[in-house]
Amino acid sequence: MLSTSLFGTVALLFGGASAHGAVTSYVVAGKSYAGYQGFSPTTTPVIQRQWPDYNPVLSASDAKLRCNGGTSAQLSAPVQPGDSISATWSQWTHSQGPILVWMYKCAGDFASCDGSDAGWFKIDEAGFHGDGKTVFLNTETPSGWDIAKLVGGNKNWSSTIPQGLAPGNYLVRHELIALHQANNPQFYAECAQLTVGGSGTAVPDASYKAAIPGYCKQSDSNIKVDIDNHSIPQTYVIPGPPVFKGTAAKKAREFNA
Ligand SMILES: *[C@@H]1O[C@H](CO)[C@@H](O)[C@H](O)[C@H]1NC(C)=O
Ligand SMILES: CC(=O)N[C@H]1CO[C@H](CO)[C@@H](O)[C@@H]1O
Ligand SMILES: [Cu+2]
Repeated sequence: MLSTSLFGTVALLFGGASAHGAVTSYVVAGKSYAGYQGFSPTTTPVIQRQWPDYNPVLSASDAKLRCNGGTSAQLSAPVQPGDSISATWSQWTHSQGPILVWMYKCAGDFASCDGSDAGWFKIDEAGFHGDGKTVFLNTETPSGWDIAKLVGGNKNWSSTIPQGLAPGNYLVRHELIALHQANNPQFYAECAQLTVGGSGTAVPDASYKAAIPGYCKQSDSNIKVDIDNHSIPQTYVIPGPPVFKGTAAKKAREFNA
């Protein structure tokens, strides 16, 4: 399934037999931003950190888990707390697993921001909606997982920048964990650069933060999932810390009084 030769990766992209995926564009606060579209670097500056290939990261401890190998981008997208950010995957075929959207506040400029400490926090997540009848399907058909919404259709996932988030330079990281191969999780994550404006003061405390890699272990029951075995509990706890929602502006309350 993994191709290392150039021929293999090209076949993978255009042959479509073994379709993986990556974030290929964004809409941030209503403005569209192109990302990388495959293996050739774009000549146009983008907000996305360049990823080298569509192939999944297969180990929870691989450094490539952080941004799929991407280390820098020339641009950043301005955004305000409460604005929407949407990522698009030009192709995606796996219907089982969670969606996680993370941010990381850079200490300074983007060029020296590598996201290498435990400063990552989730702003959004989606998992499995068990109804007692829907089981962890081992087929590539629509399922009780929200990730299935990315299969077919527009392949977009929209999230909200936390209310009141303190301004600064941030990385945003969209992660899909595909669980369709029993006990062989596949991690897909790409990063982009956001400049958060405004005068918010909301900062996630340590209970919301984690390192990437580090937020999960390969042996965790929500990472290594025996998905074909329908006698395991058909419930799913999304990995990582709780989602940070920021703080609603105090002004809204004052008007209520
Ligand atoms: C399926 O899961 C159950 C519960 O964990 C376990 O007892 C059983 O051995 C598993 N079956 C297979 C084929 O692995
Ligand atoms: C809001 C958003 O991101 N919309 C995009 C969804 O994906 C399609 C392409 O599949 C884009 O054209 C939209 O801009
Ligand atoms: Cu794949």
